Amino acid sequence: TFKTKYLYFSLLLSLSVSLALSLSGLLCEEEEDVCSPGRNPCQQHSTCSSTTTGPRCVCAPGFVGDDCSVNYDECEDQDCQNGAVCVDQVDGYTCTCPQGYSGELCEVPPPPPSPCERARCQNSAPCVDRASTALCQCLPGFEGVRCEKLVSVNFVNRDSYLQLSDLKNWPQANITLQVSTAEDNGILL
Ligand SMILES: [Ca+2]
Repeated sequence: TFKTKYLYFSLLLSLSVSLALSLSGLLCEEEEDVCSPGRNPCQQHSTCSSTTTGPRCVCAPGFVGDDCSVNYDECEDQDCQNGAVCVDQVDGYTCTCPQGYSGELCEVPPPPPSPCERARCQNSAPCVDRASTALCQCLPGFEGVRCEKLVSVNFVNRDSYLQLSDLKNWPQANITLQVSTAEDNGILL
């Protein structure tokens, strides 16, 4: 009858529909992207691509490893100079220079000391740089290239004194005092 045929047809239809649905579900599950969020194993902003053997990570610069999680140590192949310390960064490195050195690789040596720095004037003597030659300008009472020699002491006021600096570093010292008047015909009392 028509009713039986209709029932048979609708049963067949629902069977094929449910079969198709479950098949498509099965296929969908199989085809779920291995790079989809939640499954993507690639780290550090690396790019994930699906291959027949699974996900493959293309690392961002500076990272290595199957999942790109390893920050490659660029200091393994570095050019820091003059004993500089290499500091690893992402996709590069920096050099920490010894004192005085500069430049990206610490290749620039410190500037040579100025003539006045080399002169090392003593006893508070100011230094003048004249045509690349340093000249120590000794304060009154001092002489010598570096004004290192105390040559006169004036006892004009009651509180005058003789200052000897850095005495504890002297192994021994002979101090000779020659007393004289400032005037040619003065009298010492
Ligand atoms: Ca690195």
